[in-house]
Amino acid sequence: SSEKTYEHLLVSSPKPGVGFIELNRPKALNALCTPLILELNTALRAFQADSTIGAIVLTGSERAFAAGADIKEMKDLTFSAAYGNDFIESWSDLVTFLKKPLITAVNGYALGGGCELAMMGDILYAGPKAVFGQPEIKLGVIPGAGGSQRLTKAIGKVRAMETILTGDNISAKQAGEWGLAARVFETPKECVDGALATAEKIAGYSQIAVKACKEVVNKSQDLGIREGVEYERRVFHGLFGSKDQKIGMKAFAEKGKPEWSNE
Ligand code: CO8
Repeated sequence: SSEKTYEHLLVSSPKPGVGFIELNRPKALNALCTPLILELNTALRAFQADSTIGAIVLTGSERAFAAGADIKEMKDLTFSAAYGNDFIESWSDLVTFLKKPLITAVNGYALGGGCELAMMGDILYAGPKAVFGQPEIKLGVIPGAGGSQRLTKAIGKVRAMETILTGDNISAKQAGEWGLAARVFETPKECVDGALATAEKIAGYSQIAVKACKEVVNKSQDLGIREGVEYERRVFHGLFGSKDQKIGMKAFAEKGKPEWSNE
């Protein structure tokens, strides 16, 4: 499934269990035109369907993760075309169907839709020269692919409000301090390699348990603490019906190494 070739993406599996997608539209700093988004959906769906893949890394180039939605493609769009054709609704696909962990490794510009795409990662890693921002205000619009919601959850209301209202950028260092990035690396290569290493580690665990981890952490974004904890407990109980729970706990008791069945 990862053999397909794409116009705007490089897709590979450089480590066992790891799917790797590099945005590859260098002439436009990886601006997210519709064909690129459709390809990204296809590549992510292929990894989702591939049982040998346990985690996915998404990155751009050293210069740009993605400099936003394609402004040239959007500039003449009318309200009726945007609304009538549900412009960018396909973007929301990117997160809703993906049950496997997605790590976004951000070097260079992650602006507008690029920042929004970076924040769709379950884990976000940044290189030293990563630049985040929601500059839509400068174009006379607002974030349209979740930026106002995900940035606010990530860094808090007053910082998100300042960022979105001014259009000012957030440096890698600030992103690390504010918890937008889980880690900030010293070189762009270390950022991508770090993401691949984390993905490989995750891919080495039971896919059933990994899927449940992602599900319950994401629930915390929608549920209050009491319902969230109850939800977590139900899923926890459910895992005692999996083979991998038996395999994992038996291996511990016998001081062995678990061989996951993904069942
Ligand atoms: N769209 C289209 N083309 C772009 C974009 C973009 N977002 N960003 C850069 N490019 C193109 C440039 O036009 C240029 O092309 P050309 O060589 O043909 O002139 C090429 O990429 C290189 O860019 P620059 O020459 O500008 O490179 P610099 O290093 O001088 O500047 C910047 C880099 C600062 C990143 C600059 O390119 C820039 O400001 N880009 C736009 C950033 C921006 O405003 N992003 C937000 C876009 S709006 C958005 O994402 C709304 C999201 C709403 C929901 C999603 C809707 C799909």
